[in-house]
Amino acid sequence: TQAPVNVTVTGAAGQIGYALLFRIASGQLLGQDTPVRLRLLEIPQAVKAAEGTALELEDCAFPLLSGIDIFDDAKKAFDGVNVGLLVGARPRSKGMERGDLLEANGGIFKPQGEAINAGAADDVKVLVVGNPANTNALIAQAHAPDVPKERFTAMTRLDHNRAAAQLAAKLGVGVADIRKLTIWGNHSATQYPDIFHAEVGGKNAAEAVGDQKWLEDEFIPRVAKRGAEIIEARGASSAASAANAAIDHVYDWVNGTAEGDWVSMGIPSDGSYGVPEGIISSFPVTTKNGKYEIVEGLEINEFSRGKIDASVQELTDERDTVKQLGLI
Ligand code: NAX
Repeated sequence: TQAPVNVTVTGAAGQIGYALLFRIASGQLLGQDTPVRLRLLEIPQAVKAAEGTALELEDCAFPLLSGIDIFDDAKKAFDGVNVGLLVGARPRSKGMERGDLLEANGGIFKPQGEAINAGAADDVKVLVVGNPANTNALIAQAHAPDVPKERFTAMTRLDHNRAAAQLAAKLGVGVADIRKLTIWGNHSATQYPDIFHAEVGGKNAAEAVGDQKWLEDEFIPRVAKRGAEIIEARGASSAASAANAAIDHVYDWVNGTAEGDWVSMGIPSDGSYGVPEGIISSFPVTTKNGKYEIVEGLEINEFSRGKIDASVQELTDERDTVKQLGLI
């Protein structure tokens, strides 16, 4: 049997953590043949709550869960990490400017990047969920020079899944009939959900929709602002759907994408599609044998170009700000 895979989860006592940990322990993150050892990181005030979650995990008697350790020290939590899920982050409080937000998160993602650099296993894969996810991933990456850059990714899979659900509902088909959707850019309101290359039952989805007004006035803003819609309805931000997307992101990265389909991941740009090299931006990717590759050669129409450029501009602005702050 396989040795357990070390999965470190930060923000483990938060609401996404609560929705995520049980699914990891049940085998949904890595597959039903892979035992996992959970390493939970929290701030000192939340360690007790994380311990409570650990008691419940124990009570599930998951056959694949080979142990749980809880830490308030990043160096320890990331020691030996194979998969790092960086969920805990500093939310924007009232009156906080973007620079303040980035600086506060630098205080979290810089030491975590250093801890990953110091202790991670050779095959480490990192997914940043905590917002602003793309730039937090960039900060962590900058402080882990010994880890290959492509191992740092940011989550846009929730946006991808939201887009798939909205498109399927519009066309009156099941989500399984939708393929090749793309989220481009930042995990923020500027993100661009692109249906021009998407397929529905093998046909082009944009043609099947045939309604540019729906695309511009309903679909794109609904996907981009879905987080706010959830908060408005639920009185709390997306948690189970975010945890589900994190599971999907890592599962597909490790186990590969389906033939004839792709997924969206925030990854360090190699300059493809005019996205400046180095920033962590969402692209269409296929995965195989634990590695991802950007889907190249898609024709980008003028409408898409404008949307992608706007989101990428926001990312380069964020990068410039964290550079000025000395965080990267
Ligand atoms: P919660 O506030 O419920 O939980 C966050 C947890 O992180 C808390 O328990 C806190 O103690 C912990 N934490 C704070 N600083 C930490 C540190 N330095 N080390 C370890 N733990 C630390 O938030 P939750 O709803 O779980 O959301 C977590 C993050 O996910 C937020 O930043 C949120 O904005 C982000 N999201 C990202 C999404 C995405 O698609 N990329 C979607 C969902 C979500 O909004």
